[in-house]
Amino acid sequence: MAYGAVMPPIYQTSTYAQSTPGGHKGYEYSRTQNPTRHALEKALASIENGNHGLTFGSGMAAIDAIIKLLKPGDEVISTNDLYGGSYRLFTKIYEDFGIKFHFIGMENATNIEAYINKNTKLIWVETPTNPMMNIIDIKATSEIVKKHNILLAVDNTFATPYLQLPLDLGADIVMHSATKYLGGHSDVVMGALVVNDKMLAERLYFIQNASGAVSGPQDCFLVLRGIKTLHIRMERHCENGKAVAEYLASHPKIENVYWPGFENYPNHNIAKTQMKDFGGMVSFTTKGNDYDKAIKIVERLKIFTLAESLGGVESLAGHPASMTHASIPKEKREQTGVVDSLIRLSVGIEDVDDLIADLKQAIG
Ligand code: P1T
Repeated sequence: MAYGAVMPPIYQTSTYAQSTPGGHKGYEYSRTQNPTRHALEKALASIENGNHGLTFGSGMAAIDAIIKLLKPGDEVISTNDLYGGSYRLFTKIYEDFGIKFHFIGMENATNIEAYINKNTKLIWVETPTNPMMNIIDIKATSEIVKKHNILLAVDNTFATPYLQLPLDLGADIVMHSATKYLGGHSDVVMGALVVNDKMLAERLYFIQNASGAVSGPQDCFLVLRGIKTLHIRMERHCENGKAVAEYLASHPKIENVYWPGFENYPNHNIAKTQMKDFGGMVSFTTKGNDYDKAIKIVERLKIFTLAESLGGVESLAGHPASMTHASIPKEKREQTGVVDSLIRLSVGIEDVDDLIADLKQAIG
C-alpha cells in the first residue's frame, strides 16, 4: 500500500491517466475496475474460500447479474421461501424475458430432482431462508446438481462466511447482500458474488461492467472495514440470537419460534453440519395469529428498531407480511409460513438482558 497506509485508501476517482492509449496502470475507468473495489473483491473472495469476487450496487444487482447468465427458455429452480425482493425480480422482471422459475420446498434436497429438465440452468438456494429460517442442505443439493451440469447459487446473506462456506460445500456461486452482516453497521447498500471457476468469473465480470451496477469506492471502504470485525460480531449475534430464541420459546403468548439451533428444529442436524453456529436471525408468531396484535408488538419495541433490513450491530424487528415480503401474494406467502403475526428479529450485539426486557414489555 502506498505510504504504508494500514487501511486501503478510498480511490474516489472515475478514471485514470494514460500515458498513451492503453498505457495505464491496470485501471482505466471505475465502472470496469477501481482499486478500493478490487481490494474488497479480493477480500470477499478470500473469506468465502473462493477465487474471484465481484461487488455490486446492491444485493439485488448481484442477483440480477446471475440471472443475466441465462437466456430465454432457461429454467430456474428456487426455494419457495426467499427474500421478497428476489421473488419480485424473478417473477416481475425475468419471467417477462422468457425465463421460467419453479418455487419449491427444498427442505428435502431430493425434491429438486423432479423439477430438473434439459432447460434447467440454475438452482437458487437461500439458507437459512428469509424469513422462515428453513435450512437447505447445500452439499446434498450440489451432488444432485453436479449430475446435470446446472449452476448452484447460494444466497449466504443470513449465514455469512463466518458460519457457512457454500463454495466448500459444492456451490458454484455464493451471493451476498453485503448491506447486512458483511457491512454490519447499517450504513451501506451493496451486493457481492464469489465464484471459483475462471470462465464463470469472466462472464460475470463482463456482465458487471456491461450492465454497470457497480459499488462505489466509499461503500467498498465501509465493507472492508466491516468484514474486519465480522467474526466477533457474528459470535455475539449467535450468542444473543440463542438467548432471544430460547426466551421466546418459553413465552406463553408465543406460538412458534423459527431458529435453527433448536434440537427438534427441522433440518437442525444439517444446520449443525454445514454451519458453525445458528446465527442471529429469529422469527416468531403469536398465539391467535392476529395481524393487529403483531403490529402493536413491533410498535412497542424500544431497543429493537422497527425497520427493513438486518445484520447490523443494532437489533431490528420487521413484520414480513407488510414489509420485506409484501411483494409475495398473501396465499403464496402463507403457504410458506409468512403469516400475519410473523415477526422477524435481527438480533444485534447489545446487552442481551436489555433485548429480552424489551421483548418482554412489547409482547406484554
Ligand atoms: O437489499 P439488497 O442489498 O439489494 O439485498 C437484497 C437481499 C438479498 N438476499 C437476501 C437474503 C436479503 O435479505 C436481501 C435484502 N433483505 C432485506 C432488505 C430484508 O429486510 O430482508
